[in-house]
Amino acid sequence: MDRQERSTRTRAHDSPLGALDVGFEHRSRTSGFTLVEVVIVAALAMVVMGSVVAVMNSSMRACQVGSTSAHLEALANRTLDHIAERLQASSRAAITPSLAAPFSSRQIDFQRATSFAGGVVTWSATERITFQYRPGEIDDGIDNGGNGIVDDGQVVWIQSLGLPGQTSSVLADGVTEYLEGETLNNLDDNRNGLIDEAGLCFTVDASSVVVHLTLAARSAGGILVTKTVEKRVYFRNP
Ligand SMILES: [Ca+2]
Ligand SMILES: [Ca+2]
Ligand SMILES: [Ca+2]
Repeated sequence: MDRQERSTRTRAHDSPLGALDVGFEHRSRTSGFTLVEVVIVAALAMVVMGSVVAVMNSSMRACQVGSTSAHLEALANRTLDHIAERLQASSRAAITPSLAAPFSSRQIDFQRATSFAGGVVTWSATERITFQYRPGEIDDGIDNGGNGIVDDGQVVWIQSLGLPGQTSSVLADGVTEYLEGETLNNLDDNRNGLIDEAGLCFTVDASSVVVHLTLAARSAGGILVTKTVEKRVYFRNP
């Protein structure tokens, strides 16, 4: 053992903190992070956080779409129930137009049987259920109303049609110009047996009328949601 080595060992042994000093120097060299390691860890953390945020955003969008879809379905079914209630009280002979598939109409005029006495049916004044463009919206392929839906309309129920006491009620907003999956091209794009049918349409056969309805709305996140329903209504009166 030479003199220098003995001197080093002697200093380490002699100092009360000698052993601690050596251990500290060893850990300092092995337990610290290099800049590259820090950058990698930060990048991984950002990737993980980004994935978490993406999953949360996706879940939120799905929740918003689900909420809008449920609202549309409820409104569409409620509207069809309302229409069915009116048309059931009518008769095949008291409605116009009466187009059979593959043709359909956007509106239907009818009278309801209001009473039956002595073999005589009393009929109401003429009523109409029809598609009308929303106020401010016109048929031009542009979203004039700014609600995110192009050329959309309403289901409107008119009573006492053409009489001084005529009244109108909006049964539903967000009616699409054409039924879901349909475009104006003289073809049955959505393969439901009807050609170029409107977002609200009626087809009539010998004893019933089938009502189709597509409603649309934007979710809170701006996603377009549509809901399509149909209902066959049988006339109570011959
Ligand atoms: Ca328009
Ligand atoms: Ca069709
Ligand atoms: Ca078509």
